[in-house]
Amino acid sequence: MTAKPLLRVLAGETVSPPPIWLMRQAGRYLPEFRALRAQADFITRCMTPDTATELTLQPIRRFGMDGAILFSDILILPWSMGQQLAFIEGTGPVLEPIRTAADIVRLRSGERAERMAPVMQTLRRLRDTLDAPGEIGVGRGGQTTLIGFAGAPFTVACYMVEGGGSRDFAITRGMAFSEPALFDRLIDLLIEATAAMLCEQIEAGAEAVMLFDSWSGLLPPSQFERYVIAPTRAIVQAIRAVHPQTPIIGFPRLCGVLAGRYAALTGIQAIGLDTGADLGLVATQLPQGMAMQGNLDPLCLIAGGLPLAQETRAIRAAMAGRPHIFNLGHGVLPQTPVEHVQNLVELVRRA
Ligand code: 1CP
Repeated sequence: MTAKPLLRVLAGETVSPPPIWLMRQAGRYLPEFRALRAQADFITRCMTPDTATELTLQPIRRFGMDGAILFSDILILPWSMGQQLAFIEGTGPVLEPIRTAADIVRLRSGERAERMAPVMQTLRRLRDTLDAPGEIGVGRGGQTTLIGFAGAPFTVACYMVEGGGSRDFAITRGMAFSEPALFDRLIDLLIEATAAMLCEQIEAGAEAVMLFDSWSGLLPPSQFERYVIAPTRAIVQAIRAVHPQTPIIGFPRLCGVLAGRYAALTGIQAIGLDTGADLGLVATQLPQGMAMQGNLDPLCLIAGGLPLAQETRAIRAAMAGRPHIFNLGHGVLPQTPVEHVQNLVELVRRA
């Protein structure tokens, strides 16, 4: 059997048409997701292997995506370390904020692996299902790659310190400047926990892992080095020491011209690009042959029709002859028409 298309691209091969999956492909835009959503709160859904497996597979069944991303959240890590977390309808995640050394000491990293155990069970189940013979339609006969993930330390720290979402994460960025020793401690704790958790995900069946650094673009260059590049490199090295073959995708969202430094210095195999990135231009700044993932605007997917066809074609043209994984520049939005996602998959797979 030839290797899965997504894994071939992550190994540096050019595959045409490119493999496709979408960030937040499991979500409220799917009627079958909304049906299961009513039954339990978000954390319970993440921690129930039956439910998390089903939610992960819904977009695979419907669209035959090349990647299946574990149904979970970047904030499950702080939750597993003992930080209080709730997902409130209409508000988003709410956490008990971490602001002092005592708050950090109160975290219980020792319990992390045990609290995370159901997630690993979900991954084992997913891998069995995706790779089972006769499961054409679910894993397209063993063609779908199972992707594990984590938030990168800076982005997770943003939510941990702020206590939830924010437009600019000003409290977190303020802490990084005014209390660097304290912020370093939090980042170091997250480096260790994230690397350990991603190794566990790989051991449970994840074939590639992705680090979401959604807020990396808020930092000035000096702090981008310290809180984005250095922690990512440390995590990549820790994973590589145990699982040298597993590809790692980095997603330094909104990093702009720092994409080249990030790609060259962190050791990742592939870089996810946000909607604002000019793919052709970024390509000239990356290590030779590095795989790129992205970057259709999620709003273009909502619009559909001619703009969707044009933008998709432009991305395909910019990435022709390069290792590329088709994706959005950020997650699928809840108001996205399901048919537009179907159209997109067909457009990308049309030779
Ligand atoms: O039922 C619901 O409404 C819960 C909504 C939801 C979902 C479906 C949340 C809350 N998280 C998720 C799943 C999720 N989150 C996945 C799973 C797989 C998939 O992509 O299909 C992944 C990879 C994430 C990652 C994630 N969570 C990120 C990084 C990517 C990004 O969007 O920038 C971030 C920043 C979060 C935090 C988070 N979780 C949920 C929300 C609403 C948010 C954003 C909060 C905010 O900043 O306002």
